[in-house]
Amino acid sequence: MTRPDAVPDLPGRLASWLAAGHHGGMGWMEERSGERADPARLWPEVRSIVMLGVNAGPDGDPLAALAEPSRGSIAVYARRRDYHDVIKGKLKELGGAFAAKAGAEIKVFVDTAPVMEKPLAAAAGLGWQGKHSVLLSRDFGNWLLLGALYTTAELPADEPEGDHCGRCRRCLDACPTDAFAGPYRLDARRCLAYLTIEHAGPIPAEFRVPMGNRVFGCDDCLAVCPWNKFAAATREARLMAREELAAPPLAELARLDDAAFRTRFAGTPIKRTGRDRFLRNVLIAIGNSGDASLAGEAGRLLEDPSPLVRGMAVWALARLGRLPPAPPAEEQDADVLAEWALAKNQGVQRAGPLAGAGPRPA
Ligand code: B12
Ligand code: SF4
Ligand code: SF4
Repeated sequence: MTRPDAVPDLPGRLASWLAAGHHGGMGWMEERSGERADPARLWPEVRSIVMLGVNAGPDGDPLAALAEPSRGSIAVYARRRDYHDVIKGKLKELGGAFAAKAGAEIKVFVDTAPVMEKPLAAAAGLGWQGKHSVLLSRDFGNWLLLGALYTTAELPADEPEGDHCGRCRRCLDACPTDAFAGPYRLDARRCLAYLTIEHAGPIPAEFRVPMGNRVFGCDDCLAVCPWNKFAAATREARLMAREELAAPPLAELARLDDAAFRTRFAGTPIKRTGRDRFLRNVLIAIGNSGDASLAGEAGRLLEDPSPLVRGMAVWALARLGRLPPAPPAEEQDADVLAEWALAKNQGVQRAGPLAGAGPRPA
């Protein structure tokens, strides 16, 4: 439990992150930044904040799929039902009982409103923000997912947890794209979680090889944290991993049309990204796979209705050394033609097995 004004330097920290452009295309981080950095601006009646963490720990090596280049690697949090639904349900249950007993008003949020969940959770004593910026707990490592309950009740505040990162910098060194501008400061524009999930257009060329086979999100900086030795697999039945999402074959993913995509990922965080962006990621993974048997899948997608998908099919084929000599006559899209020109004029480095797929040694 914490107070709405427990972290007075939040507005300044958020402002400096936004001013540096570290939010990339996430315009929604900017839109209500005043309310995001100050709970009392979001809800003037709020007097206390209860922060909840749900253990979503994986039940095996979270990076195992990176060693299987013909399969896709999906971030741990997305291999299961959408946590927003699960945690919101729990918060509503808890909040309803609390409101009735305390005669207070409540509002619950799981990334559904401008709320800075990590610093509030740290202020409430759930853990501290590690150098990777994620909330880290001595009991659960960095696998807690967070939710917030704002209330008009006056509650006793807990003590914040101290920083226990010390001189460690494993997370910073493990990042495949050098996304940290410094300890505690993430430049989302370089982060594979941002690029594969939030970013709408083609993935900038410099990040395609380091992406390896990550088709949705990235766990590298989380997985290497030594505090995970105290973590345990989730016991929340609704957050158990779905077996078919652990490392799905790229060939299967490349065949998803819109309807099949929605059916396959119903109820998971992946669905929100949409089929075209997901296929964009799958094609980059195909290019990086070094698996020539996947060239047929990429070749078929040169005729996909989505220019985003067609453009990445060009890159994938070039990287596999299987790009046809010229674009199809009917190809008119400027972005797709630019991918053709790039592949033909500058060339795309051919993929060897596992090229760029793994985390850098810590
Ligand atoms: C935007 C966002 C993203 C963006 C940007 C991430 C980021 N670090 O900001 C992207 C798309 C990249 C992203 C990625 C991921 N995300 Co995200 N994301 C969010 C979201 C919506 C907002 C985060 C935010 O406010 N960022 C703004 C920056 C300015 O705030 P900050 O990160 O706290 O930065 C602080 C530091 O810079 C600090 N600071 C600056 N200088 C200094 C100096 C010192 C000494 C100190 C101590 C601090 C400090 O001040 C800032 C304010 O506290 C939250 C949900 C929410 N509503 O809070 C989820 C959330 C943070 N994401 C989450 C998850 C799980 C992930 C991923 C692991 C998903 C994945 N596997 O792919 C990755 C992790 C990548 C990473 N290393 O951060 C969880 C994290 C749970 C936890 N235990 O903390 C959250 C809380 C969602 C949830 N409800 O559980 N995410
Ligand atoms: S999620 Fe991946 S790309 Fe993003 S900061 Fe962490 S290691 Fe780097
Ligand atoms: S890997 Fe090291 S520096 Fe990074 S969050 Fe964990 S303890 Fe902190």
